[in-house]
Amino acid sequence: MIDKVYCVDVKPEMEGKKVKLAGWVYRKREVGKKVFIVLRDSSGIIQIIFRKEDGDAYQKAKSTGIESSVVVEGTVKADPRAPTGVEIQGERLEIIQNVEFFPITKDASDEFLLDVRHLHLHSPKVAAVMKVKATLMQAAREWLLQDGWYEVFPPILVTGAVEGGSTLFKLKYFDRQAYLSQSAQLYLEAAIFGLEKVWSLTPSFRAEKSRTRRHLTEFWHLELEAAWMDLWDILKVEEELVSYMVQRTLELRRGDIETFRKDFTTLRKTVPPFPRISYDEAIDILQSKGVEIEWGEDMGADEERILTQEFESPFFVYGYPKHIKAFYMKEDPEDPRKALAADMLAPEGYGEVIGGSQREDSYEKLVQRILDEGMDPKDYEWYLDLRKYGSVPHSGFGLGLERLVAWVMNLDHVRWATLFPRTPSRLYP
Ligand code: NSS
Repeated sequence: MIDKVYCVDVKPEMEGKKVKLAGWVYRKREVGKKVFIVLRDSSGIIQIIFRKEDGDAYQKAKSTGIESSVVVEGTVKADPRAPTGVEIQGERLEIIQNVEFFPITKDASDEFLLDVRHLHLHSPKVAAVMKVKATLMQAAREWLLQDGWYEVFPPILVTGAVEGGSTLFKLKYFDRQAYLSQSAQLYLEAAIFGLEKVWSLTPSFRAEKSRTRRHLTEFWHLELEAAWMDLWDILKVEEELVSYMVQRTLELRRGDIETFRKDFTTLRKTVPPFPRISYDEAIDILQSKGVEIEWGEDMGADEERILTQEFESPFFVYGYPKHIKAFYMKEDPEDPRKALAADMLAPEGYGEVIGGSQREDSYEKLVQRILDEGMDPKDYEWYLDLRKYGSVPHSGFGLGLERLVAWVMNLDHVRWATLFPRTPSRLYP
């Protein structure tokens, strides 16, 4: 019995060794009395040569189509001309399932690729994105563990809005109305009273009709919430966490990132402290560049893209006007027009990847904000209770994982950063 190895494990030093590999036919060409198959598995690719004198294996190699699943046995041969400096002299080939015609060909359109996303996942380029996403979260977990944060598991079926009612997905919950969670924040706020520093990774849902390159209707949301932290404390957490995620992923997944990104400058510069500018300064910059925006207006993707031209790393914009931000954000005691809120924007045009704030910890002010927003304090009774029984200053934030992946991987749309994207027009596959 020969043990199965991965493509990446086959090294030139193993010259003469017998190996067994399992994977999919990535490329195939016939030259004279030889068939060259490039085998693909989750780790990478390797070239396998079948010669006519190999008989059965050669005949099978000739007959397999692209993306067929196969098991191969052969002998390792170092060869500087091979794509990975090493190849395999094929001796046995078992076709697990032969594919005559794989529906995805070179000139497939983006829309078609999304229609057959379940097959698109064969692609090593897609795999590179998913590996980077997994590694970013692995890094996040490493950082969160060593910095003493507890992972918690909040509900997805909820009764109230966090980020405004207009983007809630409604569903029938027996004979009541329920929603899909937009953010775990309110539940994380409840959890800090026993655990102080908590985090969760959950799917979040937004019925956003906006068809931009940064909106999904379902995205993965990494959220942190901490007792005894003010806005400036939580910004430090954000920059340390994000820089660790990026630096660690650079260290472990450089090759995968290179699939899409040629220039690593901004990733390398993702180290604390990130630049911080106030909303007022952001408006000044935008106006000086001829953008028509007045103090008090929200910044959209276009305004953010222009702002990102000023920075070579992620940066913060803080001190937004209160009325354009969510009800739970604490009013700035030094300027009641403003909220103690900050977004983290990624460079190179990407814009917002994190929204965060200090939370309003006064019961009266929070009730007033809920009323001002036209909402019913009765719907937030349990949340308001948190301000009655041992209320503490606290802060938190939410990071959109697909947005971070899209920036790190230099993708043109967040939909490429998730296995099966959900958008207003796409619910299948
Ligand atoms: O709406 S956020 O700005 N803020 C919150 O939901 C807070 N309640 C989070 C918290 O403090 N715990 O969303 C946070 C991030 C935002 O910066 C984006 O990166 C991402 O979530 N986000 C999205 N990603 C993809 N698609 C959509 N539609 C989307 N909406 C937000």
